[in-house]
Amino acid sequence: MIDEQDGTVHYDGAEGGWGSVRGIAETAWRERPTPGALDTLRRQNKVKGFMCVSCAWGKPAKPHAFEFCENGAKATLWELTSHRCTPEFFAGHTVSELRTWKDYDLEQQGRLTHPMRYEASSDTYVACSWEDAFAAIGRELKAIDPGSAVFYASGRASLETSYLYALFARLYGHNNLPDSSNMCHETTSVALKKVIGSPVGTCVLDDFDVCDAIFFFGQNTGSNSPRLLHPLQKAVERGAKIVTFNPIREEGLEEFKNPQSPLEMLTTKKTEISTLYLQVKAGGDIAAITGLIKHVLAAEEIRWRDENQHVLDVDFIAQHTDGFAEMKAHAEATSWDDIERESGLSREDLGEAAQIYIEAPRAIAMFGMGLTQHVHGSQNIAALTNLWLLKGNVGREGTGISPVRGHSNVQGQRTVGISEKPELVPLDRLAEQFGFDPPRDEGLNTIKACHKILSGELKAFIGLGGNFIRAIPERERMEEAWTRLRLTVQIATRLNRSHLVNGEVAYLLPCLGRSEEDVQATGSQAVTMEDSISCIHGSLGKNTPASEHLRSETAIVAGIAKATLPANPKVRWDEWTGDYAKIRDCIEKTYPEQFHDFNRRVFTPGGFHRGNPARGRIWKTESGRAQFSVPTAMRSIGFEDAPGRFRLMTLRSNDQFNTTIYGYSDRLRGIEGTRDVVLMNPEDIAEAGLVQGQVIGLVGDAGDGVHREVSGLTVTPFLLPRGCIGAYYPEMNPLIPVWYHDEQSRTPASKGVPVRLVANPRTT
Ligand SMILES: Nc1nc2c(c(=O)[nH]1)N[C@H]1C(S)=C(S)[C@@H](COP(=O)(O)OP(=O)(O)OC[C@H]3O[C@@H](n4cnc5c(=O)[nH]c(N)nc54)[C@H](O)[C@@H]3O)O[C@H]1N2
Ligand SMILES: Nc1nc2c(c(=O)[nH]1)N[C@H]1C(S)=C(S)[C@@H](COP(=O)(O)OP(=O)(O)OC[C@H]3O[C@@H](n4cnc5c(=O)[nH]c(N)nc54)[C@H](O)[C@@H]3O)O[C@H]1N2
Ligand SMILES: [Mo]
Repeated sequence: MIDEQDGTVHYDGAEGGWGSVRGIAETAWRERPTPGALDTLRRQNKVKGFMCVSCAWGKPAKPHAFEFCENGAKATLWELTSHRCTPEFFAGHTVSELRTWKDYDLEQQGRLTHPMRYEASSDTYVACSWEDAFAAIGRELKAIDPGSAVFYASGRASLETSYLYALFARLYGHNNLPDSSNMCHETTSVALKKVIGSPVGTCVLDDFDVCDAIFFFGQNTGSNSPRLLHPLQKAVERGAKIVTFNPIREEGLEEFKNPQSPLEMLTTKKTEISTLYLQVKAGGDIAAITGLIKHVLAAEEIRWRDENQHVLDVDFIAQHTDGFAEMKAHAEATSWDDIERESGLSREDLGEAAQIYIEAPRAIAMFGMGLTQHVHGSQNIAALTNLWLLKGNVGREGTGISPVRGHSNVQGQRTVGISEKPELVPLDRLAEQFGFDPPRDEGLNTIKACHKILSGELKAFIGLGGNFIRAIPERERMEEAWTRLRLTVQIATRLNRSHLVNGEVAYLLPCLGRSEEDVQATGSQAVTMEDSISCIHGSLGKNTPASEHLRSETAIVAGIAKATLPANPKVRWDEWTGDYAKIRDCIEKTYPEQFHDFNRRVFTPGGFHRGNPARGRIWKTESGRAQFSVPTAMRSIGFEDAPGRFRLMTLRSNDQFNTTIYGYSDRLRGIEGTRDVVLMNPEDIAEAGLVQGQVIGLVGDAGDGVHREVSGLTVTPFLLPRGCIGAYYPEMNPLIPVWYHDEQSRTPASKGVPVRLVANPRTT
């Protein structure tokens, strides 16, 4: 695990393989899942099965025998734990005491079993009835200006629940519907909409069967969407080439051992995934992509001169795009010195990557948080689109731009109306369907909501899942301001920190998990979600609920809404709760193009594709064409380099799902037993006068005069570009200023945070 020569930590097996089987077994041991869990895993991501609660990657029409990965299995076992967090537990611990617990220990208490109300006199949560909870929440909401309430969603709840949640917000009177997407792929939604007119990816699974090259930018497939390794492995075996740009050599994108292939498990066989792996600097992608574009433009010139042939798709550029000449002039005018300095990559290495792109008739671009979570994140995506448009690699079989989304229904929640942007929602149709006048002004996204909480203007927060206080930036100030809220309501499955930083009136409402049977007036209900490739899937939970007191997310949203809103004959909360097919009818009515025959198509193998104009080369942009653009910055971070200043990337381990820490084994990076580490290049360690194993702190260096600090981090040598350091999310969130975000979408810039190293206060 530790390299004898350079002392860096690394993982010495392929991703997948026995390590992933061990990972699942360890989670199973910890969670002691309820009977039926194995059967649930067998049904995972299959038609009429249940759709994984982990990542949003597409589900094939012909699934594998076990269509789940290590982390999908962990997520299911986490939901089906036999541990219970009961009223007796809460009676034994004050909220102040629980606030001192580690996040891991809170979630380890297991599933919440009863609706709970915060009692200030005893500083504890006490059990209450659903009816009392709904009535009290309704009373509170009725007493305040709707504009001072926020309804957050964390990307997991079904299309049915999400549609009702957004409808409830609008009937109540606001568009304050931030979503985890605001911290995640909102950059993608904003940037792609501008340049190709569609906010989501253009690929479907079949494209992966025929593409010739796949370029990965800042996405850690092995940890965060391991099922995607299967199509990648197949593509590599067919001879497709994979090129990766990532400051860290992430194991899954280097090589893969298929845990579902007996041959690979029993032999040393593994698939080399990346043909070329370039360790770009954090924030260096605009420069790297500009370098690729320069190479492609130079190759065009030579091929045209020597062979009278084109490298570029000149017909596509002429017919379908706008802004080519300006983009070309900019790339040509950018010097190689600038590109090499800003990307940290050599002209030759970029040439090798460009050659793969030039030679590939069909190429797919994929990306994740490494592009989106930067101050110029939108420009990262626009630059990538420039490169992809050059060869007409959008809207053609085997090509496309494919962001890899996070939460299992985060894309779908936006599709059915969870959006703070009224222009993205068919408000006129909603007005007609439900006989009301929807609010038309822009609502609060995550960052704007944070500002309003800080300024004390916000009165109520409802969380449909998630762990807002842990996921957002600026933790210390936010936690302090949070307690000034009048009302906090958290709809959740397991206890987390956000439940303990509560408002004056606070409710904790436990819901069914997706793997559990959801029985309503008309029987067992199915729910639906949308994956990363815009396919909609039905999901049926079969497991016995963790407690008889749980309600479905749909029923909880309807319960609060009914208690808050005046009666309206067109708004039928009880009927909808009794039969989710009726909610799907409403969704179909609001979005007829995408959801026609919704109920009939719920269980289409592989899901049904809801359509994407850019895939058909219809560009819903301002110009009506696909848009080349000129970057205004060469680096996507929002500050200048300075001596002693580092670019901090906040990372996920292989043993967590966002703020849920499954355990302390980031086996793909060879980091075991702790998350309190800072990963550094060995030369940076030496230059800073530090030694491996030393415990230090990080302080924010954003220059706004606010002191931000995290201490107790062990210096760990790691193969990273100079000047870039890595440490774990969510522990590092106190270091991120609330104002430090993508310029266009306001997605927090969690992958390029300015910090300095300091001696650890605890040891000095
Ligand atoms: N097991 C598991 N699965 C998950 C999640 C989880 O926490 N655990 N979270 C889910 C969610 S909500 C999401 S959004 C996705 C997140 O999945 P990803 O998009 O993979 O997000 P991260 O792991 O945060 O970081 C991605 C990669 O970006 C690289 N990177 C950092 N900075 C840069 C840069 O400037 N340029 C480039 N090119 N690369 C950079 C990092 O080294 C890292 O490998 O995963 C989803 N799936
Ligand atoms: N520094 C830094 N910050 C980041 C990121 C980063 O890379 N770096 N990533 C950002 C990203 S991409 C995202 S998406 C956000 C994530 O932010 P969130 O989506 O808010 O956080 P999660 O950790 O996914 O939420 C976990 C909680 O959801 C609840 N839960 C789980 N399953 C269910 C369910 O079925 N129903 C309900 N109602 N509740 C459930 C449980 O109580 C659990 O504790 O964090 C963002 N913050
Ligand atoms: Mo995410």
